[in-house]
Amino acid sequence: MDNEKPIVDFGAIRDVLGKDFEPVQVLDGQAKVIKPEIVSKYSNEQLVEFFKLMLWERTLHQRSNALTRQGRLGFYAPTEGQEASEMGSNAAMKKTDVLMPAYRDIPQLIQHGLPVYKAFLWSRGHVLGNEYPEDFHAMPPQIIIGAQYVQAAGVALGIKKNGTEDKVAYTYTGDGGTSQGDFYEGMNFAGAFEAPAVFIVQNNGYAISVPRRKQTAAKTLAQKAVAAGIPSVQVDGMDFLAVYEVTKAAREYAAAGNGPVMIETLTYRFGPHTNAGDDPKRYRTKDEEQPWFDNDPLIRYRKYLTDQGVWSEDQENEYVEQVKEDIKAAVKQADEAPKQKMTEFLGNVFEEQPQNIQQQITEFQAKESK
Ligand SMILES: Cc1ncc(C[n+]2csc(CCOP(=O)(O)OP(=O)(O)O)c2C)c(N)n1
Ligand SMILES: [Mg+2]
Repeated sequence: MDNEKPIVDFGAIRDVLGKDFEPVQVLDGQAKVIKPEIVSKYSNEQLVEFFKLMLWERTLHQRSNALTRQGRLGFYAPTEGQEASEMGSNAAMKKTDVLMPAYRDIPQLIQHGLPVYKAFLWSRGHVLGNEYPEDFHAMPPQIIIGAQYVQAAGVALGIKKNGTEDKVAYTYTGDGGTSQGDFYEGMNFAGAFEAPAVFIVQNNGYAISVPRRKQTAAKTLAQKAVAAGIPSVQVDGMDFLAVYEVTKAAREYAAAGNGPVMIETLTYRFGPHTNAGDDPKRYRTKDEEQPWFDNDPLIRYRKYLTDQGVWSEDQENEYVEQVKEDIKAAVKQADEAPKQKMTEFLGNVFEEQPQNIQQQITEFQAKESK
């Protein structure tokens, strides 16, 4: 009796889940074209424009890093390594789509239309950093892990109920975020209401110091969408064209009224979690990091473009200088913003002030009028 096979082989079921998720790739790690039919859709000029997006993000990262160390910015979550994942997905969206970002998604927010100086003011905790232009469709970056997934589900349902055509809500979280209740609730809700949401998970390997393998027993993060009835995919997150093409397809699917989609991008955070002081050396080894550094999304794409003879070091230097100038001007603009008053800061939290906040506002009003 003991040797009888059980009615269900649970171990086999667990192993099978996740096998359906083969990461999509267009250019491999050696810049070899895996899917020529995708690359040939784009002119050399377009391919160069895509590269510039990543180069812009890398330069923004380098400047933001330096500015934080000089005490000229406040909160900063490094984005180095995630350029293909962030710029590839964002480039597939339309300006009329609604973006619900997290703290590491500032580059997407800026490309979606937020002026750079406003992003800097947000980093400094200035209220003006959260004051958005009327025609800018986004929410301020979420710090509460996973909360933006719930917001995205609601916004997507709103889009559907308003009957707005060709519009989606899109949002990002990290590998760690997929352990949050909000992550599941948001996806489940959007799935049930067939709301046009594109859920993106940037799997950068870590939730601060917790590695992906300790985060969840799921074989892939993409398969977490299955239970919500949502189609999902894994994509090489170091491959701009793969991320772009997959997100474009996901957006089209959702915008056509088919319901939400989830994308897991396989990427890596090159630097620390934030500039607040964690040291990756304490939770990662050089042996683990090096292959990822070699897999830099810019190296791969740059090699492809230079092999094609459409990109040079001079072009790169010239472009980077121009981006640095733009950033310098944005820092100046942020510096010129009026000093924030405590009353403005407090008044920005709720639409109608609860009694305890009102009390504090009254207190600070008295101080500020002196
Ligand atoms: C609800 C909640 N719990 C905990 C935190 C503290 N916290 C901030 S970032 C972070 C890790 C998130 O990791 P991941 O989702 O992988 O995103 P990444 O930072 O790697 O982009 C945690 C636990 C928080 N901000 N919100
Ligand atoms: Mg992470």
